[in-house]
Amino acid sequence: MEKRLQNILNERFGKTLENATSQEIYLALMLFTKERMEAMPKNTGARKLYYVSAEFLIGKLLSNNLINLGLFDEAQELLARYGHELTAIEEAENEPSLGNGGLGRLAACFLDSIATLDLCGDGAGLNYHDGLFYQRLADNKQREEKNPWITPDSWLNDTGVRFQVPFGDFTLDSILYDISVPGYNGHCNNLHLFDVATVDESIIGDGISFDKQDIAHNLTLFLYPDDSDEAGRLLRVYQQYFLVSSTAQLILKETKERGYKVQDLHEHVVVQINDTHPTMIIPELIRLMTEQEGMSMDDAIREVQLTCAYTNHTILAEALEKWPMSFMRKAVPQIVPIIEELDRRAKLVSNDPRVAILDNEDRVHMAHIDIHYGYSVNGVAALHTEILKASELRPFYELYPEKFNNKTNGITFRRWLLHCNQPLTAYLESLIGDGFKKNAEELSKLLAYQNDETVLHQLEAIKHQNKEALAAFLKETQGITLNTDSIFDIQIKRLHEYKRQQMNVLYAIHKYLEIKRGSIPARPITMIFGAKAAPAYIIAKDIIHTILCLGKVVENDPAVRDHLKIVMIENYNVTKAAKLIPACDISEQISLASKEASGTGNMKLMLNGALTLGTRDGANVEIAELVGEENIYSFGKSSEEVIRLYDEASYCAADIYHNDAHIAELVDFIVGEEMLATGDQENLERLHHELISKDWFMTLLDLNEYITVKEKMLADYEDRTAWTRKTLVNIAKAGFFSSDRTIAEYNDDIWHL
Ligand code: 26Q
Repeated sequence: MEKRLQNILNERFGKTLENATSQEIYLALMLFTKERMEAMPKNTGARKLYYVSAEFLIGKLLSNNLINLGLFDEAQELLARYGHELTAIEEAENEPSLGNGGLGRLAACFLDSIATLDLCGDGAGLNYHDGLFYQRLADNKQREEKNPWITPDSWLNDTGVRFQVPFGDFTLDSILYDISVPGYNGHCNNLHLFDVATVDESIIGDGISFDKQDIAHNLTLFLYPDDSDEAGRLLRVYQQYFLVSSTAQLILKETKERGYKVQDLHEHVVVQINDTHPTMIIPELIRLMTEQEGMSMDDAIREVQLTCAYTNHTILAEALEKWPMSFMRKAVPQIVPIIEELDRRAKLVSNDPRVAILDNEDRVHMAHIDIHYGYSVNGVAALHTEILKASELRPFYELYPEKFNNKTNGITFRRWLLHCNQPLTAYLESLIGDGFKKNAEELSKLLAYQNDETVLHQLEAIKHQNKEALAAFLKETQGITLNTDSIFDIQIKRLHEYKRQQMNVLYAIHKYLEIKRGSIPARPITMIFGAKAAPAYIIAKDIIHTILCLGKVVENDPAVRDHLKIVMIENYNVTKAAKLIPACDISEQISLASKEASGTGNMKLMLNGALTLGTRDGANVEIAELVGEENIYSFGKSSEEVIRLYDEASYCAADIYHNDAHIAELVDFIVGEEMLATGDQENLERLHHELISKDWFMTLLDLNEYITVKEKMLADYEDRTAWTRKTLVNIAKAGFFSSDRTIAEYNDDIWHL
């Protein structure tokens, strides 16, 4: 390694490891790692998976690639000898934020596990030039800025492969770039990212504005921050079709090159459709097979049906994609007759309008295409899959019960333990050996130490060390001072009303008022939020404003600020998650029951020794089953009760507000004089009004129980031994949530690679 790095530095910059800058050393390490990955064997099995997704939230790659190649320690030691720190070198890498949140990050964890299990499977996505917007916090508000990540030398490799993608009124050239995905001591796969040659970054105006009509120049410019932006919905269709047409062409090309017949597609190819965003791959494959491969419509439909499998990530009705046929006729007229044919055939299977592909408002229900014309439908946590079967997708479950299955999400422990928490990893290794690095279930060996005071003290010390590291980072980047002897209470996830950051805010107000009245907590509390709001999601932005203003109110109050601190992380992303998660004591997982399909942050935090404060939602239910009720803090109405409240339309926030003086006091504080002196009346009043007049995600329903359980948790923290024992049990039981387990299940039940 040393020789090669010196060579690269010399050739490129005329420098050596002694005098090169961090940027130059980063580049040398990246080029070196790329060479090593290119030399790794690829799995060339007879059956190949294509994991197709509009998002791959891969995050920075250098350290993770080094870990998976088994070169991390060597690199660290080498750099240290020349006076460099690998963590400082990493700062030179831009984060590719090619995803919004959970769904995109899951796809990245899956690629890591697919390669690690030595399965033959690649990812296929889009090469967005700008990742999810950079979130600037100023004047107590979020401002969106562009977030470019590609530099002249990057992880992208131009493969030389080109396709043509036809749209209604023009055709675009598609360029295929690959990013290597090395497994952990295994083989190497690829992430295929398609791009258009004609993208033009100069069309970006103020912030993240650009001409939405100028498809040839904007197609891969931005990752969509969500679908609330009406103007961009048509562009979104162009993006989706560009992704799936390129991918379908790649699949057919590779299948033939591997020596197989397209007529036997399903024997050699599996397409996993990540949510509905890549759904058009179904009609597109059928189009190519009938128009270019000479297959009959019947044969093409049958092959595709046996090839495609669909994963559902949401039960929020408003997030299920339904595109107007007028969009399709304009953007992708060539697949319109195929969609109509698929609809006609589906209506022969069932005339129930709830399962129709085309509805009577001339809209295409993308999920319905996936379910009729795929062979597998899976949810992402046990509760989620049960809700899909019983409510959201019930008519489909009655039609095709054999297609439905559950695959509880998982996370890659290479990034979310080995990389992000090196002190804990090293200590675990000293206790239970390194078997857990390959087989996550071996973490359960830790249970043998749950009554060992020395071990518990050491775990406590590691948590403190990680808090110190986070504090130093926040001091440097945001000028914020944290008290590392305080309890770190952390909620990090996209800002959405169903995730209920606003409930956490109401708790903060409760604590603030208590302290002002003289009830001083046994130990200071640091409440940390990290969240981006979709630019067009008004109430989400009002919640951010409220968090930032409340932070100022607390900070400016000498009677309170030594006991309570409210911090908002600027531009929460994968890189920052890796710094926050190891330092967390209380993991906030407080979504309204039935609304969070799974959650994956909950898994990352438990693995790193945080205790969950959560509702019985998504994968929290499975966490509770694994660790036992004594090692988790659960609260709130059950999903059944919540679903009943929706069915009966009987939830009324105003009733709670008017009948509970304490709740009214907390809600009214949002528009009280302290807040109005700091913030914007319009934003604060809108949130206040929303909470008492609508509160669609039932914040007030669970608020009292939330406060009670959180208080219990804070009190329990004071028994340091008992608390740390609970964290030990959480770490020990986290093995189930390795994405290696999830991927093994996908392979056993769906892919059969
Ligand atoms: C849809 C239409 C137009 C534009 C954008 C979108 C869009 C984009 C992103 C819709 C949904 C998403 C992202 C969804 C998501 O992240 N879901 C999360 O998936 C995780 C992995 O399964 C789960 O753990 C989370 O519970 C779920 O919220």
